[in-house]
Amino acid sequence: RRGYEYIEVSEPRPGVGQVTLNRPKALNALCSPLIAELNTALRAFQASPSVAAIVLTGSEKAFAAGADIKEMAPLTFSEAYSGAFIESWSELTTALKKPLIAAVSGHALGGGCELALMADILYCTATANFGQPEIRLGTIPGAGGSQRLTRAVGKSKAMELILTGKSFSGEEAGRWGVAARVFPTYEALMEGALKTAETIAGYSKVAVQAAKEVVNKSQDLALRDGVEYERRVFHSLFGSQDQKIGMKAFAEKKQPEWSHR
Ligand code: CO8
Repeated sequence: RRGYEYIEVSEPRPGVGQVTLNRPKALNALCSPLIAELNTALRAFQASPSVAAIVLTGSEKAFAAGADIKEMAPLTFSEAYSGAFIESWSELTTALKKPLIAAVSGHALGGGCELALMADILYCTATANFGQPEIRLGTIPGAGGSQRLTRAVGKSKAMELILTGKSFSGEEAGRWGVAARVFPTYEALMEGALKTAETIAGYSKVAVQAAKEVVNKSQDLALRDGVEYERRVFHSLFGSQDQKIGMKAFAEKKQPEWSHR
């Protein structure tokens, strides 16, 4: 797709869409037009029947070095409050029903770290540089970092990271469960992310959407409510064609051919 200034969009594997943040001069700092382009690209992938899973990456050097500090510096309270400066970010997590894999290499700082944490699956290189350095700028995380990082690493570690602004490595991200997998090189990272996306894209779209939905519910609901929610969605999938197709194929020792219905 043409017409993007700050991102590149491709479909590198069957069923897989890729968005590459491409603002190298500013280490992919997330200026408003970049976020707008990212939203547009993800909305297009959400609507596209040829894409079932999405990989979001930056460059080897930077996933994203944060929100654009130069753009934010002069904002007033009322501009930030009324200008939907942060709101447009949350579209990423609310509008996208297809799985999103973040493939992080290099810097993922501030809003860049928060963007990576918004993904459904986070993969990184061992040398990736994560952090919430906002405290050094006289502010705090503003795109969910205090909430998602705390859920990922626990309160004490999140407090330490957010109050000191110290970064953590991809290797640590893997050990702490922030990243699902850690890779030795950028090439291995991209191969791993695309392969996982391709695997997911090979399953029933209905089941994949339901699986993403119920796992995400676990972040918002108490356990009892979450388990009940899961059971309701599980029950509802007996109304899908793909549940019949998948279980019949198992019994007949065949590969299922999904109808995605
Ligand atoms: N914003 C704007 N420009 C940036 C940013 C940024 N976040 N990060 C880097 N750049 C620019 C630099 O200004 C520089 O531009 P120029 O060449 O014109 O001077 C260029 O990118 C290259 O950067 P460096 O020369 O600094 O590269 P180094 O390799 O020496 O250093 C670092 C890399 C360590 C990543 C360094 O650039 C850095 O510390 N960047 C800032 C990191 C940071 O503090 N990020 C947090 C920003 S605050 C934030 O994200 C709040 C999020 C709130 C949510 C937002 C909701 C809307």
